[in-house]
Amino acid sequence: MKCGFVTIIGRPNVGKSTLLNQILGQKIVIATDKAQTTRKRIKGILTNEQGQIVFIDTPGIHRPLNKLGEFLIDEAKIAIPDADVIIFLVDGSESAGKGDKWIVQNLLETKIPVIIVMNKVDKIKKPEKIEQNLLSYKTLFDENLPVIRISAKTGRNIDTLLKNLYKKLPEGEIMYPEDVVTEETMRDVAQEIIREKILLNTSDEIPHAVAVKIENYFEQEDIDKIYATIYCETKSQKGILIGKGGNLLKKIGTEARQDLEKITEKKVFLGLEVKVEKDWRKKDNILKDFGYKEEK
Ligand SMILES: Nc1nc2c(ncn2[C@@H]2O[C@H](COP(=O)(O)OP(=O)(O)O)[C@@H](O)[C@H]2O)c(=O)[nH]1
Ligand SMILES: [Mg+2]
Repeated sequence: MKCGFVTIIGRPNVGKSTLLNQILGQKIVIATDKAQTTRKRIKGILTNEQGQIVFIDTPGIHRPLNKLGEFLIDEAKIAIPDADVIIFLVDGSESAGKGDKWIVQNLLETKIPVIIVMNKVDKIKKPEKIEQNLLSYKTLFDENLPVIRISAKTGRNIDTLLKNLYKKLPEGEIMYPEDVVTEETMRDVAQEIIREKILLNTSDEIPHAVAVKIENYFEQEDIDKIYATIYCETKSQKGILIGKGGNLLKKIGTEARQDLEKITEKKVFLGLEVKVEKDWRKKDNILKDFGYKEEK
C-alpha cells in the first residue's frame, strides 16, 4: 500500500479547492471565483486499491496585507514540511506572474518533490498557448520538473495525476479508516457553506470582510438546528448583507440550508444574524475567536 501526504499550494483562484473536490468526488471544501475563499488548511482523504493519500488544501498564497493575510500564509506554510509531495498548482490559461515567483522563492526552497500541475486547460483554445505558459512556469524552477496538464473542473487527466502521486509516495499502512473523507466536523462544514453563499451573493469588499461563527449546533434525530452569526466590519456592509427587507440574508440562508440538507440528509433549521465587529481582520483575539488563529 502507498500512503502519504500531498500538499496543494498555489496562487489564489488557480483551482486548488476545485481540484480537491474533483479528486474526492464530493464537495468537502468551498470553491468560488473570489480570492481568499479558502481560509484554513483542510484535509481531504482519498482511499482506493492503491493506498491512501491525505491531501491538504491551503489558502492561496500572496503577500500578506493584514493579520488575516498572515494567518493564511502560515496555514499554507505549516502544511509544507509534512508533505511527501507538493503539488504546485498553476492556472495554465495564464502565464506565470509575480505571485508564482513569490511562492517559488519563499516557500519552495524545500527538498520535498514538487510536481507542477497546470490547471484549467479546458479554457485554452490554442495548444501553443499551453506550451508558452508552461515555459513561463518552468523557468521559475528547473526545467526538469514533471508537469501534468489537467482540468479540475472537467476531471481531465486527474487519473494521470493520481498515478503519478502514488508513484512518489512511500509504502505504509493507511492512517484513516477507509470511509473517512475529511476531519471537518458538521460545524466546520456549516460555517464554510454559509460563507460560500455570502461570497457567491456579494461583491467588492464584502467577501473579504466577512467571517461566520457557528454559535450553536443542535443535532436531533430528524432535524439539525444551526445558529450562526455573520460578522462584517462596517454598518454599511451589514446593510448590504441583510438587503432590502431582509431579502439577501434570506437568500443566503435558503441556499446554505439547501446545501446543508443535502449533506446531512435531514431537515435543517438555520438561524442567521448579522453583527458588526470593526477591524476584526487586524485583531488577534478576534481572529482566534473566529477560528483563524492557532492555539499556542
Ligand atoms: N474553466 C475552469 N475553471 C476552473 C477550473 N478549476 C477551477 N476553476 C474555477 O476557478 C475558480 C477558483 O477555484 P477555487 O477552487 O476556489 O480556487 P482556489 O482559490 O485555488 O482554491 C472557481 O470559479 C472555479 O470554478 C478548471 O479546471 N477550469
Ligand atoms: Mg481554495
